[in-house]
Amino acid sequence: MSIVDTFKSRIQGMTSVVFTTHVIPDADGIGSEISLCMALRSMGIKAVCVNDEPLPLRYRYMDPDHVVLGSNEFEPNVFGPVDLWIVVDTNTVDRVCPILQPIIRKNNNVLFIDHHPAPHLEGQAGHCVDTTAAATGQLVGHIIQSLGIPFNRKLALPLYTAIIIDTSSFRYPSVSAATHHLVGDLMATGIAPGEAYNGIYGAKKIEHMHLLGTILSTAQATKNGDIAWIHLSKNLIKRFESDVEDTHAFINHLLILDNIKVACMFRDDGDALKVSLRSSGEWDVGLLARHLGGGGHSHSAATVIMKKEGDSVDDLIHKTVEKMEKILPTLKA
Ligand SMILES: [Mn+2]
Repeated sequence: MSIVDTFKSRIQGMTSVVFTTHVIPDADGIGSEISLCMALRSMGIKAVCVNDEPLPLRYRYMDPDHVVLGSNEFEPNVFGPVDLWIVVDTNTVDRVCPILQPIIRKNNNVLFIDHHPAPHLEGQAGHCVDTTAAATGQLVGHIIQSLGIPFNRKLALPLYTAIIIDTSSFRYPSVSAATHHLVGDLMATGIAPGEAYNGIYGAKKIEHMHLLGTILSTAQATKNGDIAWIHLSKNLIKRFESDVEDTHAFINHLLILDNIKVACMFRDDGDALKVSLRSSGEWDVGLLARHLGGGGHSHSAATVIMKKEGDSVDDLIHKTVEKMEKILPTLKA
């Protein structure tokens, strides 16, 4: 069954729906839940989005109707029975807000809409997972169209934002003709690229520039330039009063290096070292991430390395890059 047919059959007869996305949500998860929530409301379905935290300030332009609540603002008893939970941009309940996890598991009626690999859902029908989609926002856009709901500016801007962020402004091989056709339909509502671009990439504070400058000035690369990396320490984030979520795009600066195959960003989270991986698509960083215990797309992936007592971050980074150099020849997509 196609994604849109699956969605239509799952939504049949549902009168109340709650959306959520993964913790530390990105603009794809947020834009997707907002747009589909508003679309279902326009069909007369009671719908709301509940995230771990209230919407960060910089994303509020996508939510003029305030359909997103933080988990501390959601009152299940007031909302009443939930017919269906829709989880977007991830495909496991383990990745959503810890307060919601037991509620969703108890409810037992959950629909995932996602574009990440979902090995544990294999063989399970009834979910909207398509790993070829450039963004969850692309799947949601096609679902809304198939429901016969015309796009308006409010529905279009969050989806346009979702697609911009997940394709890093249309640079990844996941971008297809279908992506651009959908974007054309979204833009026909009158939204302008700058509304989304400036919303997510603009409105930075001067400290953000200083942090970016400091990070980039310490970028390193292997001798042949195959792998380049930056390291975001806890101290730096604190020193420049920055928000961790706002540093996601730093890694993209490495992708313009000559001969770059894999870009990495190491972020020290205290107990663990978070490793973000990007490539222009020719070298499969999803596979690289799986080698290192993580996962993701061929162009964008991540893993987490748990620190042991006495581990120095510099040593861990060094060892990880060495491992990557060994695996690299097997990653040609
Ligand atoms: Mn996504």
